[in-house]
Amino acid sequence: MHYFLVLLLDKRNLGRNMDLKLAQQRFWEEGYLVLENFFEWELMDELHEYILKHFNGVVESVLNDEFKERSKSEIVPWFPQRENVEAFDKIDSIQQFADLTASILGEDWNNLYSMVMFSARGTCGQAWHQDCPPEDMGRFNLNRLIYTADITPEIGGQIMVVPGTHKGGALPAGDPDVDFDGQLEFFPQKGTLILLHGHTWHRVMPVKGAYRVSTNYRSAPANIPAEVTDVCVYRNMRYQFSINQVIEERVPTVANS
Ligand SMILES: O=C(O)CCC(=O)C(=O)O
Ligand SMILES: [Fe+2]
Repeated sequence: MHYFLVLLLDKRNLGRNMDLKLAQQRFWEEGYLVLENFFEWELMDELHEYILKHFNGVVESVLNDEFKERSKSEIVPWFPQRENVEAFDKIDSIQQFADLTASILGEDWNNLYSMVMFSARGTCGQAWHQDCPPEDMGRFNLNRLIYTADITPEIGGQIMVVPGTHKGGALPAGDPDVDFDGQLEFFPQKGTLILLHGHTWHRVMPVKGAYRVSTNYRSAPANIPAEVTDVCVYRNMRYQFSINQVIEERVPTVANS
């Protein structure tokens, strides 16, 4: 059913005639949406060139070692629009991208920031997490993930999601490296857009190839600020980025260990 969804929306995309109502409905049912061929390859190549230029030799992470060790996550973030790399503004000016966002978040949605995530060969990806605490269902971020180059089985770094989990509260505490019933795996190709609710359980698998890159244009409903993603929920802890600290140790109960 999920693969059918990808193909159905894909055909409509290519016609530049996407059914926004259907996209909105499916997003809110599943907590994610995969849209292949959403972006022109030429623009993807242009952005990818900037990304490679930036990360050429710059693979020092601002995230500390305790975070890496505890979260089982290894990415190096870069915020190109904060450095006025104007090519990245082109994504924001694509009308269909803005319309799709508005159909999901409402007209006054908040454009938070764009973040490139780079993972080098041999890194572990990102363990299962929710980008922000799920206790308040109205307080969430919307990931708008853009893939400027193919993610392939040889590279690794596929993204896994568990459909419908944006409705179900906190990711169960336990071992970070597990399989969940119903989990789905995606190898996004160049030009793919993945819309992913911040409460949907998701992870990124280890990177075996030279490197892996994704770019997230994060957004949120009106009045939800960028700080919404300050606390991330992992299976073994809640981590607060602004103070670089574990704010809650999570211990499995017998039922979900
Ligand atoms: O890079 C990806 O495919 C997903 C990254 C992620 O978990 C996020 O941006 O919240
Ligand atoms: Fe995430």
